[in-house]
Amino acid sequence: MTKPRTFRIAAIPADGVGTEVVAAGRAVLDALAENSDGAFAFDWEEFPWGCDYYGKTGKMIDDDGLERLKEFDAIYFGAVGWPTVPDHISLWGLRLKICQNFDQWANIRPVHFLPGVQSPLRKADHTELDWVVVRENSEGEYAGLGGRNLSGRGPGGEVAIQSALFTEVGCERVMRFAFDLARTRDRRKVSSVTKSNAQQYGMVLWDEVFKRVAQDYPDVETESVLVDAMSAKFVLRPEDLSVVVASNLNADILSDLGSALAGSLGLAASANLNPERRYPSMFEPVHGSAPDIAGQGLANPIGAVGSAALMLEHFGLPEQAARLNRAIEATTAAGVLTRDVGGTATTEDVTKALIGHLTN
Ligand code: GGG
Repeated sequence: MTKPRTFRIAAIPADGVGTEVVAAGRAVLDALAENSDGAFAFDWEEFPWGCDYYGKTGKMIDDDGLERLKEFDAIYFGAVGWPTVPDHISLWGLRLKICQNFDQWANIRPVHFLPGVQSPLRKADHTELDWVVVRENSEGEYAGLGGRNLSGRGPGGEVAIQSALFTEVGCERVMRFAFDLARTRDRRKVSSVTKSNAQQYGMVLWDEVFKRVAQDYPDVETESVLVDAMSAKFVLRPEDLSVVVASNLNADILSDLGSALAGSLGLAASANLNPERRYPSMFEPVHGSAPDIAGQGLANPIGAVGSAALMLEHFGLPEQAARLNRAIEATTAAGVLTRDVGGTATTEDVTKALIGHLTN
């Protein structure tokens, strides 16, 4: 018998419901591997980093943490943030640190309807919602550039500057990624989002690069839309979108809106990709740590399990990813739904249902 291909995965549940949904995702992935006739296996190592760890050690991640993570095929992440640590410290100390140091410049956030899940748009009788938001994930508004207390005027006179960084290389690579992705989809369309009428440097550069890159993809329909107009379009004309490419902040906001329109933030999956594969990529649900429901078994694990499907695609196992996605659809279609999508099921109920669809 041939030896199964073993994927080494670093699990970082981090904070709040992150611990619950990562445990669910691991259980589902292990069940998938156990039911794959020995074709592949997962070798997990779990890391305790996050806000609790910060409380004990003063660090969100160990000093050698990034070096250790380099040894893995992928990172499976939960959620970061807890009221005991200022959000900018926890986010920059862990999630953004990994994204930026591992050059995970493409953040893929698919948004689509699931059977059995009600959404505001379904009520309005929109039949189609099938998008991928491609988020520039290494620069833009989250480049970490700026400073505080620049005036030196003392209390009440403080000044803060937050700069956004747009490079031609950074814009072009994420746009080419979006166009290549559009070519794999039924609707070959890329919508570029900016606020270039008000932000006249970086986003004008973004628009110019988009026009130039689009010339190499004459078979792909394009549009450039301001972010405020795009927010309205998400709600009013969802059927007119396929791939949406946007800067770090704009795509962060739009993808939350998109997943709420599909039914819940708890359903949304994401992949932070280093497309060159020099570093591990990171897979995580779009949602945060949700302190209001953490520890109560109420978290929706579908976003984390959908992220695991994206990880399987990244590993070159598209048929296994499709199995996982079919299990998700069968689970929601059967009405096994957590509270955020109108049901009464617990995290454990949904996990068991998913595993049931993989093993029967
Ligand atoms: N699982 C995603 C997560 O933990 N998000 C927390 C957050 O605040 N993220 C901001 C961002 O996506 O840049």
